[in-house]
Amino acid sequence: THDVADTQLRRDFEVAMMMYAGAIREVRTKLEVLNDEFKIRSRRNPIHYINSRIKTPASILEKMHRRGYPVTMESLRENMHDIAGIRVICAYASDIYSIADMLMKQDDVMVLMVKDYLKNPKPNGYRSLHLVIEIPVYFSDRKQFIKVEVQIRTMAMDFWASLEHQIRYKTDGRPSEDISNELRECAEIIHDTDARMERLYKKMQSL
Ligand code: 0O2
Repeated sequence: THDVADTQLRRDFEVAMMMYAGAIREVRTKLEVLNDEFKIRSRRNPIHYINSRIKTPASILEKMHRRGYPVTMESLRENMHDIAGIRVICAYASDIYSIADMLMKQDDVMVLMVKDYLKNPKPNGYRSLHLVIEIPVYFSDRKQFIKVEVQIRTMAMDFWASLEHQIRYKTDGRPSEDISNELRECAEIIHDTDARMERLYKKMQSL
């Protein structure tokens, strides 16, 4: 019976992954529509690009074990909010809030969580706006509400986060104090430049 249960869990898992992929497509489309409209109205794209990923089965299981969640489909739906992930890379910090507000205002978007690491950067220097939203996705015989984690950041914030992630990975998640200090310093320099570029853009716009 263990095998039967195991096979059933595998199948349910496969169906769930298909559903998360559907949810990613829905949210991606919402973002692309907003970007297109913005382009027509303001003659520029606030979204530089959109990346998405589905968490791998190994990494889902690792996180569920690490957090002590039971490995069931119900627990997966309840506890895991980053299986479907979308990263939106914007030109300027103000675009981050515009995009987030436009997305969160939509009737079928339920906002479950907002973490503003722009206003409150992480102690290591990480900046980004994180939303966990739930949207309905329609399948053959039902409507399913699915969670998607949306990370919105500028190109500059993304540049730092990507390299910091690599460095942390190389040092098994524990960079030395020197490296951590330097990373934090880099985050501040990059942030200053980011803010400066936005001021320049606004100045140029008002000419
Ligand atoms: P991956 O490979 O991107 O999926 P939780 O979301 O429940 O796991 P937490 O800490 O409350 O836990 O989530 P939070 O703060 O919203 O951050 C989750 C994700 O944000 C991470 O996912 C990273 O993608 C990104 N992130 C958060 N902090 C940092 C950071 O200091 N540096 C970088 N480079 N990215 C960060 P995962 O699961 O770690 O990885």
